[in-house]
Amino acid sequence: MKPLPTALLTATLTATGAILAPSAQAAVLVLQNATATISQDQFSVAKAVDGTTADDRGWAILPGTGAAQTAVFETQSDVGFGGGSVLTFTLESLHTSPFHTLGRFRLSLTTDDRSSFADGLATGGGVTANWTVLDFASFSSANGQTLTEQPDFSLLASGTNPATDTLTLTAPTSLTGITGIRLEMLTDASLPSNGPGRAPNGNFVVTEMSVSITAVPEPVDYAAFAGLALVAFGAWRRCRR
Ligand SMILES: [Ca+2]
Ligand SMILES: [Ca+2]
Repeated sequence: MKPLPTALLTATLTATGAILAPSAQAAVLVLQNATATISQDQFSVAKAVDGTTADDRGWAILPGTGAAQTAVFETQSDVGFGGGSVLTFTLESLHTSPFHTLGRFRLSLTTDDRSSFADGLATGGGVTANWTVLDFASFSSANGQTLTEQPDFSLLASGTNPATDTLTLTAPTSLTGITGIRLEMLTDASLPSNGPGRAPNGNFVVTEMSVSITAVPEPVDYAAFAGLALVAFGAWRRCRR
């Protein structure tokens, strides 16, 4: 049997691509009402999601180091695909004063009503909700830190302590109607001043946090692919007669 003509094969792939597109393309989440248990003067939690790293003063927590601190954000619209989603987080610590990287942290999601959490306060804000902790599928440090997953699903940084860093993390979720994201900064005895950051005084800076979401490809996509391939093959057979 001859292989499918290139033109026909291209048409098949294009048609299939259109069906698969919603699964393959990452949607960037718009986050709003940044809220934290504490924000350092001039380092408000809102700077962590203002869409820029031009201002290197992101979220920092002096004098609240040596203790766990929390930031929460609302998604602007409900997100989460019925067949499951994969979230990709980018956490940038690019402050010009070196070593303000993240020591230990974890991420969570909620589907609670937006009116019940994230009141927008930079210090003393409402961060309580029904949170589902994410179990990371992958995590990496651009500048060579060692990230180790802990029993509570947090990540602990060790080894090389670079001046700045960008962390990329992915995590699956079956949740739909996601209304909020929580970033918990956690202490650890291995961190300077008990953390939760890796600066000598336990501080850190989140210059920018960005989140995108993709759908886990659903079985129906593969069925559609097979169906299209059969249609294309049938058309090719008819053309050959
Ligand atoms: Ca709210
Ligand atoms: Ca920022």
